[in-house]
Amino acid sequence: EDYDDCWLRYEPVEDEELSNAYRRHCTHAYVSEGAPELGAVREELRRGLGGLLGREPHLWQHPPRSVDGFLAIGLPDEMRPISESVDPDEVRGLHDEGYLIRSVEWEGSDCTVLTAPRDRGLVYGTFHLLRLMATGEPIIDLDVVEEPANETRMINHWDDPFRGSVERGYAGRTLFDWERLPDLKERYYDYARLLASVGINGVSVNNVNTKIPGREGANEVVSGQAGWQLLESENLEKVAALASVFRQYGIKTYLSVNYASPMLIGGLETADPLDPAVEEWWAGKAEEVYDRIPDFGGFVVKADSEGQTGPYDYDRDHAEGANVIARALAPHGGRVWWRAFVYSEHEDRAVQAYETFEPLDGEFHENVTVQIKNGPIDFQPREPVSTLFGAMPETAMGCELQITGEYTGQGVHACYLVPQWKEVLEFDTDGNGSPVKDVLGGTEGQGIAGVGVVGDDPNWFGHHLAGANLYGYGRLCWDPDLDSETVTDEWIRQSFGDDPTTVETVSEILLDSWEASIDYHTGGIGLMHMMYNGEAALENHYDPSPGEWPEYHVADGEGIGIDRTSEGSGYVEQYREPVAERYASPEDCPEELLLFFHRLPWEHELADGTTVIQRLYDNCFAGVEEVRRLHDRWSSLEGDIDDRRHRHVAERFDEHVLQAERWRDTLVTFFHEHSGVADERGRVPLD
Ligand code: BDP
Repeated sequence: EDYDDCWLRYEPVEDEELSNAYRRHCTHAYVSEGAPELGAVREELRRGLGGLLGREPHLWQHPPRSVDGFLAIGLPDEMRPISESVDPDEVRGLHDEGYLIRSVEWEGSDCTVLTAPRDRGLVYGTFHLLRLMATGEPIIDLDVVEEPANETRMINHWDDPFRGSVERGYAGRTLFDWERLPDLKERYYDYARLLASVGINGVSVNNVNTKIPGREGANEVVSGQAGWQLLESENLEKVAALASVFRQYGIKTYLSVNYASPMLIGGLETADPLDPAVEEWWAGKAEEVYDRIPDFGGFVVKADSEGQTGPYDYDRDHAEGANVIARALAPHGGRVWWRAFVYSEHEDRAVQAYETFEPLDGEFHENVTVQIKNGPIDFQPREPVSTLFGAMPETAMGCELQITGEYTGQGVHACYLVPQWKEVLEFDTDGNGSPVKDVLGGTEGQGIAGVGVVGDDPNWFGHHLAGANLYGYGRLCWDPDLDSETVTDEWIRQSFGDDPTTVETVSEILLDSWEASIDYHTGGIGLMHMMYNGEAALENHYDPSPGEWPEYHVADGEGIGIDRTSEGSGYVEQYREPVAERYASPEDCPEELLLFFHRLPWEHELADGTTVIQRLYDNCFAGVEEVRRLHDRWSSLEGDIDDRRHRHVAERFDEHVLQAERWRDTLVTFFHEHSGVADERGRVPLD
């Protein structure tokens, strides 16, 4: 199977001085043995150093003698060069997945010590060291101490096992070949390497929509095997095989389960969480799972949402619903990731998750994590941050981000989402220094889950540049303080080398792409959800179709936008002060969210005197101009990037420009039809 190495290309280091220094420090490596993670460490050193330095390292089982420099990799008390140079208490005091890399001198040789409290940290540390070399950083005076900011850093695959399709996946079919499993493929290891290299430590392998027969909606009726069946005994063997690969890279395996599993799999007549037989069934199932997969992560559950079964079927609330599963997992150290993606009862969908979950704060068992989408609607190009992050201090929270580009161009448009995620993580929930990244941090069981982006395409992502999203996602989960530029720079250097023009150009393309996408997809002042949906449950979400969703923007002859103040749906009141007050006032509300919170006349004047309608026009046109500019920037790299990748992205950009124009034309026509106001600059109505 031929597929891309992505950012683990390990191209030869061209700078001679650097490469000599790297060789001196890394050609000899004394690596401890035993744990499965150490196999992964050795393998990565072979590949990484073999590529970067043109020769594989010499791996020692004791301290190398008569060498200028060497690497020592192991737990603090496993080998003398480490125990004699680093205080073991310092290492043991680190987070379980942390690590330390330090340049020391040991018995007359330069020694680069890489140590960690647990073997998993050694895997992360190895990738860190290789990243330094792949990005041309010096490694002579290292003193690196790293700990992840988030405990769980997970990928949620929306893959439909057996059928092989990936919901909202734009890179081919699922990576996981459930028909052939437990047979393993090389590619599973390479996937695990990509994930571990950026610190991902959890993977849920199947779609949250578990597709049971006989229910409509997201649970569309299917024939043959479906996702909920992975929990059946005969399929657990397949899950266990995947887990054996992930384990070597410090990654825990999770399953999405159907709430009605006790009935579907257990043959019970109910899945009522308060029924003792149901309690017993979950306990027995958990035991079976842990017998096979001792480090199993837990279950991801989408309940009472878009047609999925759930506790509401029995008049129980979400806490009662989650807790029965949590009790079953608790003795084994597992967690329930319970999604808060609920809507439909309210005219304004934004209000519902908070209304449903905030009153349950403190009611969830310790090993339940409530998994909250970044915004109150659904992964739109830009949304305000969900009010729930400021509202559940007694609950372990997980932030759900979407790495795949469901609403941002689906593997055709270039849209780099790291700036979006930074905006979410930095959002101050109370105006007093409580950003989402801190509110999430600290509590046990918290973390971030990202909807997966890879498929079995040779390039993994459908669009080469979308690889930067997976890379950046992992890096931000590990360290949300990293800035977008740093993460971007790392990805480019590892993927395309360090030619300054290439680095600068690709960086500009990536960093400017999200704002452009917002402009032509929404008009840039807080509108959203203007895409085509169609008849079938999983239609599209790619093409423009603003007329299809009047309730999301309420455009008429008077104006546009939704009143979410206390006079309207009241959503704004779910924010903490002073955020609520700021958003509630059309003057203070940030312009980019204005029409999300306010319904305004078309000719309402913005701060700079421009009217709402004119700004919508201007932004739609500016978005397309920006895409054209990014397209040209990419074209300028012809010859600097290998033809294969250059052509692939260039072709996507040709199509991206056409699609952005289509969005622009549809949106401005829609705005014009409702407002009756022509563009001051004569562009609308269109000819
Ligand atoms: C929406 C998707 C749908 C998912 C749903 C979810 O369109 O495919 O099932 O979210 O998150 O974004 O459960």
